[in-house]
Amino acid sequence: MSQLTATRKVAIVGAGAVGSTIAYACQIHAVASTIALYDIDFAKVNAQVLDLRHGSMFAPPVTIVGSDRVAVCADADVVVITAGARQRPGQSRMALAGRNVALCHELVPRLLEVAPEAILLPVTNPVDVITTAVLEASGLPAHRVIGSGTVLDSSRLRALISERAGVGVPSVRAYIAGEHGDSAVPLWSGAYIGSVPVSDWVAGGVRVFTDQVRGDIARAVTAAAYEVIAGKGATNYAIGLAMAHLLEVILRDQRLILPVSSLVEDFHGITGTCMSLPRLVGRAGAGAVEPVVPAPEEIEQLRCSAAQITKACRDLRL
Ligand code: 6V0
Repeated sequence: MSQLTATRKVAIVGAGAVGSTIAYACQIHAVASTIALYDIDFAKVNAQVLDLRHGSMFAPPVTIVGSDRVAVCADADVVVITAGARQRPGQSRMALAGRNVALCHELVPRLLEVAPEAILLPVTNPVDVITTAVLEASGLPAHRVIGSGTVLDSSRLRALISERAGVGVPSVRAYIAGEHGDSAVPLWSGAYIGSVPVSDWVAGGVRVFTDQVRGDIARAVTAAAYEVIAGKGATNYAIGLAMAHLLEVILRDQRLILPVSSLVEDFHGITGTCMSLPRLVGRAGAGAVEPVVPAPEEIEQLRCSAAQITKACRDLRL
Protein backbone atom coordinates (compact mmCIF):
# COMPACT_ATOMS: atom_id res chain seq x y z
CA MET A 1 0.00 0.00 0.00
CA SER A 2 1.43 3.41 -0.88
CA GLN A 3 2.10 6.06 1.75
CA LEU A 4 -0.69 8.17 0.27
CA THR A 5 -3.21 5.34 0.57
CA ALA A 6 -2.02 4.65 4.10
CA THR A 7 -3.60 7.82 5.42
CA ARG A 8 -6.91 7.80 3.58
CA LYS A 9 -10.43 7.01 4.75
CA VAL A 10 -13.43 6.43 2.53
CA ALA A 11 -16.88 6.37 4.15
CA ILE A 12 -19.79 4.80 2.30
CA VAL A 13 -23.35 5.63 3.30
CA GLY A 14 -25.73 2.79 2.47
CA ALA A 15 -24.54 -0.81 2.80
CA GLY A 16 -26.90 -2.20 0.17
CA ALA A 17 -26.04 -3.71 -3.21
CA VAL A 18 -24.17 -0.64 -4.45
CA GLY A 19 -22.49 0.53 -1.22
CA SER A 20 -21.18 -2.92 -0.30
CA THR A 21 -19.85 -3.56 -3.81
CA ILE A 22 -18.06 -0.20 -3.84
CA ALA A 23 -16.53 -1.23 -0.49
CA TYR A 24 -15.47 -4.59 -1.96
CA ALA A 25 -13.87 -2.94 -5.01
CA CYS A 26 -12.10 -0.43 -2.76
CA GLN A 27 -10.84 -3.26 -0.54
CA ILE A 28 -9.42 -5.24 -3.47
CA HIS A 29 -7.79 -2.16 -5.00
CA ALA A 30 -6.57 -0.77 -1.63
CA VAL A 31 -8.07 2.58 -2.54
CA ALA A 32 -7.93 3.71 1.11
CA SER A 33 -6.50 2.46 4.39
CA THR A 34 -9.91 2.58 6.09
CA ILE A 35 -13.30 1.84 4.57
CA ALA A 36 -16.26 2.76 6.76
CA LEU A 37 -19.84 1.64 6.03
CA TYR A 38 -22.81 3.48 7.55
CA ASP A 39 -26.39 2.20 7.25
CA ILE A 40 -29.53 2.64 9.34
CA ASP A 41 -29.98 -1.14 9.17
CA PHE A 42 -27.58 -2.44 11.82
CA ALA A 43 -27.96 -6.14 10.97
CA LYS A 44 -27.20 -5.48 7.32
CA VAL A 45 -24.19 -3.21 7.84
CA ASN A 46 -22.77 -5.57 10.43
CA ALA A 47 -23.16 -8.54 8.08
CA GLN A 48 -21.53 -6.68 5.17
CA VAL A 49 -18.55 -5.69 7.33
CA LEU A 50 -18.09 -9.25 8.58
CA ASP A 51 -18.29 -10.65 5.06
CA LEU A 52 -15.72 -8.14 3.74
CA ARG A 53 -13.38 -8.73 6.68
CA HIS A 54 -13.56 -12.51 6.19
CA GLY A 55 -11.80 -12.03 2.86
CA SER A 56 -8.93 -10.05 4.34
CA MET A 57 -6.47 -12.93 3.99
CA PHE A 58 -6.75 -12.57 0.22
CA ALA A 59 -6.79 -8.78 -0.04
CA PRO A 60 -4.46 -5.87 0.77
CA PRO A 61 -4.47 -4.79 4.44
CA VAL A 62 -7.44 -2.43 4.69
CA THR A 63 -9.37 -1.67 7.89
CA ILE A 64 -13.10 -2.17 7.41
CA VAL A 65 -15.55 -0.77 9.93
CA GLY A 66 -19.30 -0.29 9.95
CA SER A 67 -22.09 1.02 12.12
CA ASP A 68 -25.64 2.31 12.24
CA ARG A 69 -24.18 5.50 13.72
CA VAL A 70 -22.99 8.30 11.50
CA ALA A 71 -19.91 8.76 13.71
CA VAL A 72 -18.31 5.84 11.86
CA CYS A 73 -17.80 8.30 8.96
CA ALA A 74 -15.70 10.64 11.16
CA ASP A 75 -12.86 12.43 9.40
CA ALA A 76 -13.41 10.64 6.10
CA ASP A 77 -11.59 12.15 3.13
CA VAL A 78 -14.45 11.20 0.82
CA VAL A 79 -18.02 10.23 1.71
CA VAL A 80 -19.84 8.20 -0.93
CA ILE A 81 -23.62 8.43 -0.70
CA THR A 82 -25.52 5.35 -1.90
CA ALA A 83 -28.36 5.44 0.64
CA GLY A 84 -31.91 5.54 -0.60
CA ALA A 85 -34.51 3.94 -2.78
CA ARG A 86 -33.48 2.10 -5.92
CA GLN A 87 -35.35 1.50 -9.18
CA ARG A 88 -37.85 -1.31 -9.41
CA PRO A 89 -37.91 -3.16 -12.75
CA GLY A 90 -39.10 -0.76 -15.47
CA GLN A 91 -39.03 2.28 -13.15
CA SER A 92 -37.06 5.37 -14.28
CA ARG A 93 -34.39 6.94 -12.07
CA MET A 94 -36.35 10.19 -11.93
CA ALA A 95 -39.21 8.39 -10.16
CA LEU A 96 -36.94 8.12 -7.09
CA ALA A 97 -36.24 11.85 -6.88
CA GLY A 98 -38.63 13.03 -4.14
CA ARG A 99 -37.79 10.37 -1.58
CA ASN A 100 -34.06 10.43 -2.14
CA VAL A 101 -33.80 14.24 -2.09
CA ALA A 102 -35.58 14.32 1.29
CA LEU A 103 -33.16 11.69 2.59
CA CYS A 104 -30.15 13.77 1.47
CA HIS A 105 -31.44 16.92 3.13
CA GLU A 106 -31.60 15.04 6.41
CA LEU A 107 -28.33 13.14 5.96
CA VAL A 108 -25.84 15.66 4.57
CA PRO A 109 -25.62 18.08 7.55
CA ARG A 110 -25.02 15.13 9.88
CA LEU A 111 -22.26 13.81 7.61
CA LEU A 112 -20.52 17.18 7.50
CA GLU A 113 -20.65 17.45 11.27
CA VAL A 114 -18.42 14.38 11.57
CA ALA A 115 -16.45 14.72 8.32
CA PRO A 116 -16.20 18.47 7.71
CA GLU A 117 -13.31 18.25 5.24
CA ALA A 118 -14.78 15.50 3.09
CA ILE A 119 -15.48 15.54 -0.60
CA LEU A 120 -19.06 14.29 -1.03
CA LEU A 121 -19.69 11.78 -3.79
CA PRO A 122 -23.40 11.11 -4.43
CA VAL A 123 -24.26 7.90 -6.28
CA THR A 124 -27.92 7.67 -5.24
CA ASN A 125 -30.34 8.18 -8.13
CA PRO A 126 -31.41 10.28 -9.90
CA VAL A 127 -27.81 11.24 -9.42
CA ASP A 128 -27.84 14.67 -11.09
CA VAL A 129 -30.83 15.80 -9.01
CA ILE A 130 -29.27 14.27 -5.90
CA THR A 131 -25.97 16.05 -6.62
CA THR A 132 -27.94 19.32 -6.78
CA ALA A 133 -29.63 18.48 -3.46
CA VAL A 134 -26.33 17.56 -1.79
CA LEU A 135 -24.73 20.76 -3.05
CA GLU A 136 -27.60 22.76 -1.65
CA ALA A 137 -27.84 20.91 1.67
CA SER A 138 -24.08 21.04 2.25
CA GLY A 139 -23.39 24.64 1.30
CA LEU A 140 -20.02 23.39 0.02
CA PRO A 141 -18.22 24.90 -2.96
CA ALA A 142 -19.22 23.06 -6.13
CA HIS A 143 -15.85 21.34 -6.61
CA ARG A 144 -16.37 19.35 -3.38
CA VAL A 145 -19.60 17.67 -4.53
CA ILE A 146 -18.96 15.15 -7.28
CA GLY A 147 -21.84 13.03 -8.56
CA SER A 148 -20.96 9.66 -10.07
CA GLY A 149 -22.67 11.01 -13.18
CA THR A 150 -22.04 9.21 -16.43
CA VAL A 151 -18.78 7.53 -15.44
CA LEU A 152 -20.62 4.19 -15.51
CA ASP A 153 -22.52 5.00 -18.73
CA SER A 154 -19.25 5.97 -20.42
CA SER A 155 -17.74 2.65 -19.36
CA ARG A 156 -20.74 0.87 -20.87
CA LEU A 157 -20.30 2.89 -24.09
CA ARG A 158 -16.61 2.05 -24.32
CA ALA A 159 -17.30 -1.64 -23.76
CA LEU A 160 -19.85 -1.71 -26.60
CA ILE A 161 -17.54 0.19 -29.01
CA SER A 162 -14.70 -2.13 -28.06
CA GLU A 163 -16.80 -5.23 -28.79
CA ARG A 164 -17.85 -3.96 -32.24
CA ALA A 165 -14.33 -2.86 -33.20
CA GLY A 166 -12.54 -5.87 -31.74
CA VAL A 167 -10.15 -3.48 -29.96
CA GLY A 168 -9.45 -3.57 -26.21
CA VAL A 169 -11.43 -1.12 -24.05
CA PRO A 170 -8.36 0.90 -22.92
CA SER A 171 -7.80 1.94 -26.56
CA VAL A 172 -11.32 3.38 -26.76
CA ARG A 173 -11.95 6.94 -25.58
CA ALA A 174 -15.57 8.01 -25.59
CA TYR A 175 -17.86 9.84 -23.21
CA ILE A 176 -21.51 9.92 -22.35
CA ALA A 177 -22.48 13.36 -21.02
CA GLY A 178 -25.62 15.05 -19.69
CA GLU A 179 -28.04 13.21 -17.44
CA HIS A 180 -27.22 9.82 -15.93
CA GLY A 181 -30.57 8.65 -17.20
CA ASP A 182 -32.88 8.54 -20.15
CA SER A 183 -31.64 11.78 -21.78
CA ALA A 184 -27.93 10.84 -21.65
CA VAL A 185 -25.91 12.10 -24.63
CA PRO A 186 -23.10 10.11 -26.33
CA LEU A 187 -20.40 12.54 -27.50
CA TRP A 188 -19.60 10.74 -30.76
CA SER A 189 -17.77 13.78 -32.16
CA GLY A 190 -15.02 13.26 -29.58
CA ALA A 191 -14.99 9.44 -29.61
CA TYR A 192 -11.80 7.71 -30.74
CA ILE A 193 -10.41 4.21 -31.17
CA GLY A 194 -6.67 4.68 -30.89
CA SER A 195 -6.14 7.89 -32.86
CA VAL A 196 -9.01 7.26 -35.31
CA PRO A 197 -12.39 8.96 -34.84
CA VAL A 198 -14.95 6.21 -34.14
CA SER A 199 -17.06 7.30 -37.11
CA ASP A 200 -14.04 6.72 -39.45
CA TRP A 201 -13.21 3.25 -38.11
CA VAL A 202 -13.21 0.69 -40.94
CA ALA A 203 -13.05 -3.10 -41.00
CA GLY A 204 -12.66 -4.93 -44.33
CA GLY A 205 -12.94 -1.57 -46.10
CA VAL A 206 -16.38 -0.88 -44.57
CA ARG A 207 -17.26 1.76 -41.99
CA VAL A 208 -18.27 -0.04 -38.80
CA PHE A 209 -19.97 2.72 -36.80
CA THR A 210 -22.72 3.81 -39.18
CA ASP A 211 -25.55 6.05 -37.95
CA GLN A 212 -27.59 2.90 -37.38
CA VAL A 213 -24.87 1.20 -35.31
CA ARG A 214 -24.21 4.32 -33.25
CA GLY A 215 -27.92 4.67 -32.59
CA ASP A 216 -28.13 1.02 -31.51
CA ILE A 217 -25.16 1.46 -29.17
CA ALA A 218 -26.60 4.64 -27.65
CA ARG A 219 -29.94 2.89 -27.02
CA ALA A 220 -28.15 -0.11 -25.51
CA VAL A 221 -26.30 2.17 -23.07
CA THR A 222 -29.53 3.87 -21.99
CA ALA A 223 -31.29 0.51 -21.64
CA ALA A 224 -28.39 -1.17 -19.80
CA ALA A 225 -29.51 -0.45 -16.24
CA TYR A 226 -33.12 -1.48 -17.03
CA GLU A 227 -31.88 -4.78 -18.45
CA VAL A 228 -29.66 -5.56 -15.46
CA ILE A 229 -32.33 -4.54 -12.95
CA ALA A 230 -34.94 -6.67 -14.75
CA GLY A 231 -32.64 -9.67 -14.45
CA LYS A 232 -31.26 -9.35 -10.92
CA GLY A 233 -32.94 -6.45 -9.16
CA ALA A 234 -29.96 -4.10 -8.92
CA THR A 235 -26.80 -3.01 -10.71
CA ASN A 236 -23.73 -3.30 -8.54
CA TYR A 237 -20.51 -4.67 -10.06
CA ALA A 238 -19.82 -2.06 -12.74
CA ILE A 239 -20.79 0.85 -10.47
CA GLY A 240 -18.62 -0.67 -7.72
CA LEU A 241 -15.56 -0.71 -9.99
CA ALA A 242 -16.38 2.70 -11.46
CA MET A 243 -16.56 4.31 -8.02
CA ALA A 244 -13.41 2.59 -6.76
CA HIS A 245 -11.67 4.07 -9.83
CA LEU A 246 -13.13 7.54 -9.18
CA LEU A 247 -12.09 7.36 -5.51
CA GLU A 248 -8.57 6.36 -6.53
CA VAL A 249 -8.40 9.28 -8.97
CA ILE A 250 -9.45 11.67 -6.19
CA LEU A 251 -7.35 10.30 -3.34
CA ARG A 252 -4.19 9.82 -5.42
CA ASP A 253 -4.70 13.14 -7.22
CA GLN A 254 -4.46 11.45 -10.60
CA ARG A 255 -5.98 14.45 -12.42
CA LEU A 256 -7.88 12.42 -15.00
CA ILE A 257 -10.67 13.60 -17.27
CA LEU A 258 -13.89 11.89 -16.12
CA PRO A 259 -17.55 12.61 -16.89
CA VAL A 260 -18.68 13.31 -13.32
CA SER A 261 -21.81 15.22 -12.39
CA SER A 262 -21.00 18.69 -11.15
CA LEU A 263 -22.37 22.20 -11.37
CA VAL A 264 -22.14 23.42 -14.97
CA GLU A 265 -21.64 27.13 -15.50
CA ASP A 266 -21.75 28.72 -18.91
CA PHE A 267 -21.26 25.73 -21.19
CA HIS A 268 -22.78 26.48 -24.59
CA GLY A 269 -25.76 28.14 -22.95
CA ILE A 270 -26.08 25.65 -20.06
CA THR A 271 -25.75 27.22 -16.64
CA GLY A 272 -26.69 26.31 -13.08
CA THR A 273 -27.36 22.61 -13.74
CA CYS A 274 -25.57 19.65 -12.16
CA MET A 275 -24.85 17.20 -14.95
CA SER A 276 -21.96 15.32 -16.47
CA LEU A 277 -19.34 16.76 -18.76
CA PRO A 278 -15.77 15.50 -19.12
CA ARG A 279 -13.86 17.31 -16.35
CA LEU A 280 -10.52 17.27 -14.62
CA VAL A 281 -10.81 15.29 -11.37
CA GLY A 282 -8.21 15.12 -8.61
CA ARG A 283 -7.64 15.67 -4.89
CA ALA A 284 -9.24 19.11 -5.10
CA GLY A 285 -12.40 17.52 -6.44
CA ALA A 286 -14.16 18.41 -9.67
CA GLY A 287 -12.07 20.78 -11.77
CA ALA A 288 -12.54 22.56 -15.06
CA VAL A 289 -14.63 21.15 -17.88
CA GLU A 290 -12.47 19.86 -20.70
CA PRO A 291 -12.42 22.55 -23.42
CA VAL A 292 -14.46 20.31 -25.67
CA VAL A 293 -16.56 21.63 -28.54
CA PRO A 294 -19.29 19.06 -29.18
CA ALA A 295 -21.03 18.83 -32.56
CA PRO A 296 -24.03 21.22 -32.92
CA GLU A 297 -26.57 18.36 -32.59
CA GLU A 298 -24.79 17.14 -29.43
CA ILE A 299 -24.96 20.64 -27.92
CA GLU A 300 -28.69 20.66 -28.63
CA GLN A 301 -29.11 17.24 -26.95
CA LEU A 302 -27.06 18.42 -23.96
CA ARG A 303 -29.32 21.47 -23.61
CA CYS A 304 -32.40 19.19 -23.66
CA SER A 305 -30.80 16.91 -21.07
CA ALA A 306 -29.96 19.91 -18.85
CA ALA A 307 -33.55 21.14 -19.21
CA GLN A 308 -34.90 17.79 -17.96
CA ILE A 309 -32.65 17.84 -14.89
CA THR A 310 -33.48 21.49 -14.19
CA LYS A 311 -37.21 20.78 -14.45
CA ALA A 312 -36.95 17.82 -12.05
CA CYS A 313 -35.03 20.04 -9.60
CA ARG A 314 -37.58 22.87 -9.89
CA ASP A 315 -40.45 20.43 -9.29
CA LEU A 316 -38.72 19.55 -6.02
CA ARG A 317 -38.00 23.23 -5.25
CA LEU A 318 -34.21 22.74 -5.52
P1 6V0 B 1 -30.23 -0.93 -1.66
O1 6V0 B 1 -29.60 -2.27 -1.85
O2 6V0 B 1 -31.68 -0.88 -1.33
O3 6V0 B 1 -29.39 -0.16 -0.55
C1 6V0 B 1 -29.75 1.09 -0.04
C2 6V0 B 1 -29.30 1.12 1.40
O4 6V0 B 1 -29.51 2.44 1.93
C3 6V0 B 1 -30.09 0.16 2.31
O5 6V0 B 1 -29.19 -0.75 2.93
C4 6V0 B 1 -30.75 1.08 3.33
O6 6V0 B 1 -30.84 0.51 4.60
C5 6V0 B 1 -29.81 2.27 3.30
N1 6V0 B 1 -30.40 3.52 3.81
C6 6V0 B 1 -31.63 4.01 3.57
N2 6V0 B 1 -31.80 5.18 4.21
C7 6V0 B 1 -30.63 5.44 4.85
C8 6V0 B 1 -30.17 6.50 5.67
N3 6V0 B 1 -30.94 7.56 5.97
N4 6V0 B 1 -28.92 6.45 6.17
C9 6V0 B 1 -28.12 5.39 5.89
N5 6V0 B 1 -28.49 4.35 5.11
C10 6V0 B 1 -29.74 4.38 4.61
O7 6V0 B 1 -30.04 -0.04 -2.98
P2 6V0 B 1 -28.81 -0.11 -4.00
O8 6V0 B 1 -27.56 -0.20 -3.23
O9 6V0 B 1 -29.10 -1.08 -5.07
O10 6V0 B 1 -28.92 1.34 -4.68
C11 6V0 B 1 -28.63 2.51 -3.95
C12 6V0 B 1 -28.81 3.75 -4.81
O11 6V0 B 1 -27.79 3.79 -5.82
C13 6V0 B 1 -30.15 3.78 -5.56
O12 6V0 B 1 -30.68 5.09 -5.54
C14 6V0 B 1 -29.75 3.38 -6.97
O13 6V0 B 1 -30.66 3.82 -7.95
C15 6V0 B 1 -28.40 4.07 -7.08
N6 6V0 B 1 -27.52 3.63 -8.16
C16 6V0 B 1 -26.81 4.58 -8.78
C17 6V0 B 1 -25.94 4.26 -9.82
C18 6V0 B 1 -25.18 5.34 -10.52
O14 6V0 B 1 -24.53 5.11 -11.54
N7 6V0 B 1 -25.22 6.57 -10.01
C19 6V0 B 1 -25.78 2.91 -10.21
C20 6V0 B 1 -26.48 1.95 -9.55
C21 6V0 B 1 -27.44 2.26 -8.51
